[in-house]
Amino acid sequence: MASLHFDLETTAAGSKARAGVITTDHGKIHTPIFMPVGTVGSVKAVTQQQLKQDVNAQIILGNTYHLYLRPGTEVLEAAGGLHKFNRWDRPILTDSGGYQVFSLAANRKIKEEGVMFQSHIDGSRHLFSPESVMDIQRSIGADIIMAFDECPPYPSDYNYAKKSMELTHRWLDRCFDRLADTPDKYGYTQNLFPIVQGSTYKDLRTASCEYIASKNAAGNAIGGLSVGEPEEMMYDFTALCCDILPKEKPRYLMGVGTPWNILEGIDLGIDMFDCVMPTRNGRNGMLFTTQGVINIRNKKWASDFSPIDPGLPCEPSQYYSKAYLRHLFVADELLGLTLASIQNLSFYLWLVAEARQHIIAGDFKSWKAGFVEVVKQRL
Ligand code: PRF
Repeated sequence: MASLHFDLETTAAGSKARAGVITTDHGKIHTPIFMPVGTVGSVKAVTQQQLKQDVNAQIILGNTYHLYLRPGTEVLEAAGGLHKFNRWDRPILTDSGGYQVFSLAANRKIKEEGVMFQSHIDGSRHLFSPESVMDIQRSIGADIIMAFDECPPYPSDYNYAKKSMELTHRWLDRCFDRLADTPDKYGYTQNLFPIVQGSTYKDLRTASCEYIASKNAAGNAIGGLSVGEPEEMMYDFTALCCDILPKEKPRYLMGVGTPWNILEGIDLGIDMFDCVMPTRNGRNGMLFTTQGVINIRNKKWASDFSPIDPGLPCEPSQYYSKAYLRHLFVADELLGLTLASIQNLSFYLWLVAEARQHIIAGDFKSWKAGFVEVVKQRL
C-alpha cells in the first residue's frame, strides 16, 4: 500500500506551530498529536476500547526492546503482527530499542556492529544491531518504525557526543539498507523515521539534522533531549532542530513530556509527542486536569464530590468524583489506576486537539500564553 504522507494544513501566526494530517495505511492522525505509550503492546491499565472511546487516541506506541523479549517475534508473526495481536486497528509506532537498551538492560557493550546487552527480565544475552532491530520491527508491523540510535546521557563530553552521533548516522544507513532488502510482512507500508542526536552541542545537532534531512524520510525524530538537561536547553535545541528539519515532513520529539513541554514543543514546530508521564504519574496519583495538577491521594479531596475534571469532555472524568477516585487510591483498588490513566491520557489528547483548533483559528500564541499557567498550577 502507500507510504505515509503528511499534509500541512495551517501554520500559526507568530509561531512555528502547525496543524496537519498524517495519512497511514491504518488511518489518519491529526497533528499536533500525543501518542500514548503501550510498551509491551498494552497502554497500562487501559483497554483498546477505552483508548478509542474515552481517550480519543489516534496512534499508540510500542517498544521493540520489550516486545522482542516478550512475547517474542514468533508469537507476533503467528498473530499476523501487533495490530492483530492486541486488536488496535489504528496506527502504531514502535521505538527501536535504542533508548530502552540504554535505560533498562544490564551489561551493555556498544560496538560498531550493535549493542550487546542482558535482558532486564531474566539476564539472557542478546545483540541488537540496526539489521536485527529492523527485522524485529518488520515482525511487529508498526506503521512508523524508528531507526536504531544511541541516546547519549546528559551531560556527555563533546568527543563522546560526536562519536556517538556518527555511529547513529552509520547505523541509520544500515537501517535503510536492511529495509530495502526486506519487504513489508503484512501488506501495508512501514515507514522509517530517522533520529537526530548530537547531545547539547549546537554544531553536532546542526550536522545531525542536516544528515537526517538528507535521507528524505517520511518523517523525522529528535532524540537525546529530555534526558536531564534544563528545560530551557531542551527548548533551545528543539528550536534549532525544527529550523533545519524539513517543513513538509512530520517532526517527532521523543519522550516529551509535561503538558507545558508539549505546548512549548508545538510552538516550536513539533508535530508528534510521546511520554510515559500521563500513565506512569497517573498510576502514582498525579492527575493532569484542565484546571491544573492534582495529587489525588491528598486528604483535601476526601469529600470533594465534584467531577474528576469538569472541563474535560470525557465520560469517566465527568462521571466519577475526585472523592471516589481518592478513595480508590487510598484503598489500593485497581480501578483507580484505570481511571487516573484515562483522565491523564484524555487530558493530553484534549490538550493537543485544543492546540490544533487554536492553530487553525489563528490565536494559538495568546491561548498558549494563558493556558501554560493554568496547566502548571498545583491544586
Ligand atoms: N532515542 C530513542 N527513543 C527515545 C529517545 C531517544 O533519544 C528519547 C529521548 N528523550 C526518548 N525515547 N530511540
